[in-house]
Amino acid sequence: MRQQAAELNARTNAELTRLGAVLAGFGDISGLPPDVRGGMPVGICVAVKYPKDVIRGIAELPTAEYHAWYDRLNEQLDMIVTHGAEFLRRNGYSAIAQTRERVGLGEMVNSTVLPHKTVATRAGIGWIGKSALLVTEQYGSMVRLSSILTDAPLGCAAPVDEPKCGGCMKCTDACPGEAVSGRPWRAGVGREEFFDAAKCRKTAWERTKRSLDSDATLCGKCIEICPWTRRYLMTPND
Ligand code: B12
Ligand code: SF4
Ligand code: SF4
Repeated sequence: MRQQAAELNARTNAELTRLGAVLAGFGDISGLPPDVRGGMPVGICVAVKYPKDVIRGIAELPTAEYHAWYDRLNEQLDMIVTHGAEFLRRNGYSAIAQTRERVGLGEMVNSTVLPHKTVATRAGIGWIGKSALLVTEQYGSMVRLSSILTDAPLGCAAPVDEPKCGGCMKCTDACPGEAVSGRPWRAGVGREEFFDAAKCRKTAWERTKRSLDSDATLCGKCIEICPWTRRYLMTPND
């Protein structure tokens, strides 16, 4: 049974990687309310990443390249989770792809039923930084995320319940909208206790208007400034 699970993990991981995921993780989400997780016990988190120069380029203001990659990576994620869910269904299991169409938000709505970041920490991919972003050891926070919910008997990773931010306050100091309080996250701490989504949205809108004359809400200074992101930006290859 354990060997079967390990084989299914490896095949699913290979499929998601083939489709372009740079990280994929399997998490036990059975502790969340059934209606939140579509009745499924396992959450698969997939991550794709921005090119390094795109993130280096947003140190001052959001750029057209960042905007283009934001759209491109979102499309890629929808494709990966759609095909990933089909792969699991072909193998006899139920699977729900959390595409934008499925979890889509109206204007000015700041919450989804089951955020990708929750699946990500359950799947051991990373922790929630003071920035409220998912931070990974490999790529810092310069990843975009999506997820699949399934009943496939996959082996699950150890969840991440504690941050690795330590005493760092870079995102708090750098956020132009004062949206990042500096209080640390731990599993069970709600977003509102340390992060102000309304301030972030307003600031990101203002910055995108100024830089690109667009009504999108782009900024990402908290991605670029994070030492875990910077550590990856220093590595030789893209
Ligand atoms: C609404 C939204 C926004 C809103 C609100 C931001 C927010 N942090 O919620 C606004 C417009 C402000 C926004 C801004 C940005 N966003 Co945004 N946003 C979303 C969206 C669509 C929904 C998020 C949501 O439901 N939030 C509700 C709250 C409650 O959850 P949460 O903040 O996501 O995370 C909490 C839970 O995951 C919880 N949690 C974690 N583990 C566990 C475990 C258990 C057991 C429990 C109970 C809870 C729990 O802890 C977190 C903090 O409280 C997601 C995509 C998605 N469908 O998930 C993208 C998403 C969060 N955004 C993303 C990004 C990149 C951005 C921006 C950089 C865009 C920009 N401006 O350039 C900024 C960064 C803001 C920031 N510092 O967080 C990425 C984050 C990637 C990453 N590495 O973390 C996401 C995942 C989109 C994607 N497809 O990749 N965003
Ligand atoms: S996206 Fe910009 S405004 Fe929002 S938290 Fe990050 S740095 Fe602050
Ligand atoms: S900048 Fe520092 S405090 Fe903010 S998320 Fe990154 S490591 Fe954590």
